[in-house]
Amino acid sequence: MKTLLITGFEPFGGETINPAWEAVKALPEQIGGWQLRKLQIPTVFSLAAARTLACAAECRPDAVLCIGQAGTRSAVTPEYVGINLRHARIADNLGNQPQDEPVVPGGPTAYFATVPVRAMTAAIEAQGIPAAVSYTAGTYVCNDLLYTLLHHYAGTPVRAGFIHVPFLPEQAPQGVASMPLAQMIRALEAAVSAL
Ligand code: PCA
Repeated sequence: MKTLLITGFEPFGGETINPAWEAVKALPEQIGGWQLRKLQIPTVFSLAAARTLACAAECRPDAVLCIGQAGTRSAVTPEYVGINLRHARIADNLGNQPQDEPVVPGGPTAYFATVPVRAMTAAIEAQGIPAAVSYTAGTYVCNDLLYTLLHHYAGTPVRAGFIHVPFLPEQAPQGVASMPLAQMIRALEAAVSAL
């Protein structure tokens, strides 16, 4: 049995829940050949990655998959790339609001995710759930985490990836897309099965 470290963020930006953690928390302990190690992480630059890597040092995962909220999206979106840029429109949960800073000074401009992004997306769609490959994880804490993990694990067999999920119906303002929790959970199960 392989080990998957799967993370979900704490609420941020004035929200009281984060669908990412709600969905991760509700996943079964095993999916296919994967034993899941679930971790809730703070929506804070650097710290999210530090907590994830501290947990990874202890559970020694074969893959790390991080889940985050992308409130403007209508589909579950596996991320193709992490970029070496921090630029925050809103402060994180500790008040940090970096502007045009690198994640890793001197690091490569970008890394591609090392999980099978297209297969994961196809597996979610095969469940009848809206999914799409995303080519930007933004420049906020989610991208910070994805880039840091890809930098850390570059040249190792440990795979790393990220999936953004939409708002839950109870979060979405009028006219903004959302997805029921049960659907998100099924989407993540399908994605893990495709790892
Ligand atoms: N989404 C944010 C950070 C935490 C989360 O769930 C992002 O997309 O960067």
